[in-house]
Amino acid sequence: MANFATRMRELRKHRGLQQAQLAEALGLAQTTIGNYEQHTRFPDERNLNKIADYFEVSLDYLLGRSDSTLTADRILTFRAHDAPGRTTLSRSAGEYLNRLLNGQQQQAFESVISSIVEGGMSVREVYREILEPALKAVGSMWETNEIDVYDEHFVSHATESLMGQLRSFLVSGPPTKGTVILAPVPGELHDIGLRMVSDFVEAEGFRCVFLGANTPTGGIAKALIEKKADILAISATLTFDVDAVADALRRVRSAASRRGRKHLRIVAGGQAFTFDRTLWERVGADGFAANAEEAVQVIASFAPDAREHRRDGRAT
Ligand code: B12
Repeated sequence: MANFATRMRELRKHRGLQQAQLAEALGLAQTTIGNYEQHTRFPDERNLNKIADYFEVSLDYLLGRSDSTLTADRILTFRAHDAPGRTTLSRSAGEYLNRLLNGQQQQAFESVISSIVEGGMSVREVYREILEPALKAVGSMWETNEIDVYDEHFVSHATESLMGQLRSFLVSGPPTKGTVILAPVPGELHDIGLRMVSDFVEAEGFRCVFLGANTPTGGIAKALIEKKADILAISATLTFDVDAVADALRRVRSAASRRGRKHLRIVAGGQAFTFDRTLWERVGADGFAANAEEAVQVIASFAPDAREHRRDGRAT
């Protein structure tokens, strides 16, 4: 387990500095640095902060309490790969991510619960305003090398687990509307966004069958037929997966039509469809939504009831 002395030595060596050079940079005596690294002296509060600022690490990291070098401030104002300067997360999203990047999963979950209980946030707002922005920040921080790939995996798994716990507060009562099958296009591992869509749509009274990543196209088609679903929600995140969606939709439509499910309506979504807002039509979908709230509206408009109403001229 690292402690202050070992962290001091590691950070100094990582910067390629001699003790004398670090002492000069910090305005301290070389013997003081030597004593810190020997664990025979410990800095006062002012010098501790000075050292953390100089190496741009958190106090927790400096003291060996965390393995993340990132300070809360650097997480709150992360460096986005697609925007100049630093982008600011909301306080609640920043706190959630800060806790997770410091390996404090339980405290991260508690911070979300306190946003609900004390901050008056709804579970939907938690998804939209805490979990989604925190995940997107993680993607940027990974791309700009501020965090490691294992941080990204950890945060996404922890978030999925939290969503599993929050879902029961979002969805209540048995489904009263149609059945929706939800699946990412085969080959695509990103499925958290689609799971959010599933939870929101389920909360509106639909029966959602969320298939998760890497379900083969044949399995998606079979689920549509056996579950008697009239709506498919398919997602793609990686730009190069758009062609795979077109291929999957051709095959699914043909299989569904052979088995008498001719009224199948398909909504496409996910980040791959957000760069060019005409892509969903080109892959053969019937609709698109940019986020989980909009997805609910599009799916509701596809529901058999809504279609009946339209035919009767009773609703738009
Ligand atoms: C977590 C994550 C992963 C996890 C996924 C875990 C999981 N179970 O989902 C893991 C670690 C597996 C992963 C792997 C990879 N990833 Co990744 N990942 C991310 C990250 C950080 C978050 C994704 C996420 O959950 N976002 C939050 C959700 C809520 O947002 P969302 O997906 O946009 O969903 C919303 C809307 O789009 C919409 N929506 C979503 N789906 C649907 C579907 C329908 C029907 C509708 C209507 C709406 C809808 O509603 C949602 C809620 O509002 C992103 C960063 C980012 N910017 O998102 C990178 C990111 C998506 N990954 C990226 C990359 C490059 C990869 C890898 C190729 C990395 C690698 N070299 O291995 C692999 C690819 C693996 C594969 N074959 O798919 C890039 C993609 C670049 C691109 N445009 O192509 C990103 C953007 C990171 C980056 N900045 O570069 N990743």
